[in-house]
Amino acid sequence: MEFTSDFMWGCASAAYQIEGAYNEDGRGMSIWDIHSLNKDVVAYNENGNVACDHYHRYKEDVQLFKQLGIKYYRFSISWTRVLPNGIGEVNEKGLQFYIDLVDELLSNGIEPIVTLHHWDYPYELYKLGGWMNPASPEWFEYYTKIIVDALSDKVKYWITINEPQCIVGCGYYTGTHAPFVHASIIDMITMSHNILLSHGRAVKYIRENAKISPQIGYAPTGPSFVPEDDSEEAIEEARLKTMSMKNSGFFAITWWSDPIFLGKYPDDAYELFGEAMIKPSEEDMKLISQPLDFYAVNIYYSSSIRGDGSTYETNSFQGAPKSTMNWRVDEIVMYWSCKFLYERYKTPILISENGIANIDWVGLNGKVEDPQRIDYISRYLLCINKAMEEGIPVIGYMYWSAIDNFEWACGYDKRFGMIYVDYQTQKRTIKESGHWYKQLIESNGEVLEQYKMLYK
Ligand code: IFM
Repeated sequence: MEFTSDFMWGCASAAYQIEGAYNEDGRGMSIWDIHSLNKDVVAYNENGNVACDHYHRYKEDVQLFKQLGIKYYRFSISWTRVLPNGIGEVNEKGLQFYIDLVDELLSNGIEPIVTLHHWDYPYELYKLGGWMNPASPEWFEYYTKIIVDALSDKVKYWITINEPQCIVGCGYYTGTHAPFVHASIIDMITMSHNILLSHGRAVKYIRENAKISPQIGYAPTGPSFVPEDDSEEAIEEARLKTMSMKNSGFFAITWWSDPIFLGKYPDDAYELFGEAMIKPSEEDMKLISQPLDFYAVNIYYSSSIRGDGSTYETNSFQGAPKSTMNWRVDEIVMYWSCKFLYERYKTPILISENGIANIDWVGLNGKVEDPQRIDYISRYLLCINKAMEEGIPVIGYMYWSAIDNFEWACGYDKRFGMIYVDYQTQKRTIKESGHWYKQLIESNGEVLEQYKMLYK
């Protein structure tokens, strides 16, 4: 197999999805705390108030992560646990939680990867206009400074922002995530620009101030298309659709990546948005486009090359394998995404999320048997391997998620974890996939060798 000897094997999570303790030790409220209280925006009107109670159980959880055999653990910081009002006074107890978590991980041989922002935006800043406010990039830099000053003597890997597509696209366009609103095109363009500037300021701060030499990335996602067949025409069609604004608008890969990696907004954004499109200054684009060490990307399924979802489409068919999210199990998207992203952005790739929500429960034998998850991970990793064989540098794989958690608007129904959580008792059980993951990591992927010829 092509996995390099230093391939980064890990799992991922996010603060609001696992921590709970929403009103303890001085933590302030985020938009998810406040807006998930609205009726009927989250399945069963659930919220992250308790979640997996990771805030109190992080030591137990780190021991479980160790049993998964992971070498890296990607987690996010709750901005309002550290800065209850988003800016201003630091909540020392909240900051201490992350210092302790990092120490606990390192002393158990697990390298932390810190995501600064994974959607739980401070409510107090939202009231001031949030990402619309021209001061929002400065707020984000201030928050970054607090975290970097406290953790960068031990943390080497940093990711600025997770899936900005969902911040604007789901939060303000489809209205399916907090704050569950619909904004105007001009406002969404303004917010996008401020998010990109926030990223830029954070990168600059980390690069100039981190105590140990940092590795910095950014974790977008975005619709990825796979070719219908092996012809050059089909490949070109998939490439163009993957890298187009027309099909995906605020969810597009290029909207969120071209400014950072190419120093300019995509040309077709000007066509799509016309007069509403921003005319950014050179100075802004310079700030946004500082070099990154890796392109972190979250990849789960492919988008349909044809159709609008009302019929079976090219990459789907009657009875096609799907997760409980109704997402196609379609591993070849991993290969094509890595290929198209590397061709365009020429930056080593970290798969910062990939995983499956499955129907899991604790069996009579006490085990959580989840063969579909093992098969799913194997397929996607084999496609990563295929990309690596063609010389595309993929530096690691973070399974989403380490532990079952609050799946945003879907509540607790969707179980992505390698660790099962009984939410009535908070009892954890490592799923069979978790035990298998350990062997996979120990063999550096060699256990997949037997299937390699299927992905030639
Ligand atoms: O749970 C989410 C995560 O927070 C962001 N990426 C996709 C995951 C599954 O929906």
